[in-house]
Amino acid sequence: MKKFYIAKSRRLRGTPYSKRIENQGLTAYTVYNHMLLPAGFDGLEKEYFHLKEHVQVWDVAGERQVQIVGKDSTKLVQLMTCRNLSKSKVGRCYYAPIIDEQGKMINDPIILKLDENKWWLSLADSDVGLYAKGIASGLNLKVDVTEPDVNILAVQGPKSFKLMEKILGKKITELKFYGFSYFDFKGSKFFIARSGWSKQGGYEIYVENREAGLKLYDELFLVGKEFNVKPGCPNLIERIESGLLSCGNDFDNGDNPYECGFDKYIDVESDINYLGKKALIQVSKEGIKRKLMGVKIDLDKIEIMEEKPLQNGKSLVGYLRSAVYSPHFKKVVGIAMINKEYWNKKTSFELEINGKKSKGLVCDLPLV
Ligand code: THG
Repeated sequence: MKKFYIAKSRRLRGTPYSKRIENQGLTAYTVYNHMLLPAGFDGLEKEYFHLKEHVQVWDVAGERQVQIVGKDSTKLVQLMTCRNLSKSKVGRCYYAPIIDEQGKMINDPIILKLDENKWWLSLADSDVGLYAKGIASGLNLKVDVTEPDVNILAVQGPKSFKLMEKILGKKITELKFYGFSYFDFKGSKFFIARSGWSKQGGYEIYVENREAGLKLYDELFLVGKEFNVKPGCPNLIERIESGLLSCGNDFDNGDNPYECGFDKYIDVESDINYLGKKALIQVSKEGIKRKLMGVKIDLDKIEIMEEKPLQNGKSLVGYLRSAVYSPHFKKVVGIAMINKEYWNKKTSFELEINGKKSKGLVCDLPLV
């Protein structure tokens, strides 16, 4: 593969941690919410095995926060998501689809309720802030929509609990999954949630003070030595095996949340008000004709730059959207939008890449 460099500029925003990770062996960046997001260090497979056994610190500042405050903030947040937030509690995170007026996917953030009238939407890669501003001005809502300078550090992996306890004390281990609270480190307060884009366990530190954040960053690597800490980033193998969906890769604005398997985050029954509700009620009545599923393919490597058709003879099984070689399954695994006739397990298909045909099977998510 030919290598290229990324031309840096102010528009392609760096993070408070960019210098550090570049000195710690970063080899690749991607772009996320107009910001640099680390995409590789040691090699994908090495990083995968390390993540599953030890602990990693990820610069995921690209997961930007849309902050919505004001009298109508709850109304605005609910208008953008089909997840019912009427019983939501301060101090909790909610994974929620953001949809448009046609009931199509825009983003899949973690929504955090900081106060009765203060929310953060921790974004995947799309401009939800502009969507929020458009709705707010169109409806004359009393809200302030901003992107605060919050730069998340994720601490992920089985040893993340020991590492964080050593730095922040016993209280951090009492945090429940998708709960958040403030914790003290050397006189600074840190907003920390128990969450993260891996299924290996861990925390996300929503750093609000850059200087204090860098001190904590250095402490994580100093104290982390005994836990074999390494810098890392969201891992393609781990996240596909775990069935964690990637906005813009596995789904986009052409898909509805039912097709993405987000059924448990859709409310078409209660009297809550959100854009696209009519459309989703219609979809729930008619049923969907395709959905995201797992696939396994007899290949030892793959690189997906656009969705790839999966064929069964002359008929179309669906489209492959993400894929990677899995050392666990010893074949390529992926996430694909599969047509209804092929939902029954173990449907075989062919995939053609560069004129070469391979065989694969449709399976459930998460992969087992
Ligand atoms: N953390 C934070 N912000 C984020 C992400 C994150 N923004 C972008 C992206 N990731 C948003 N997408 C996801 C996708 C899945 C999950 C979180 C964010 C996730 N899913 C769990 C699951 O599917 O099992 C739990 C879902 C639940 O219990 O409701 O955690 O990672 N800050």
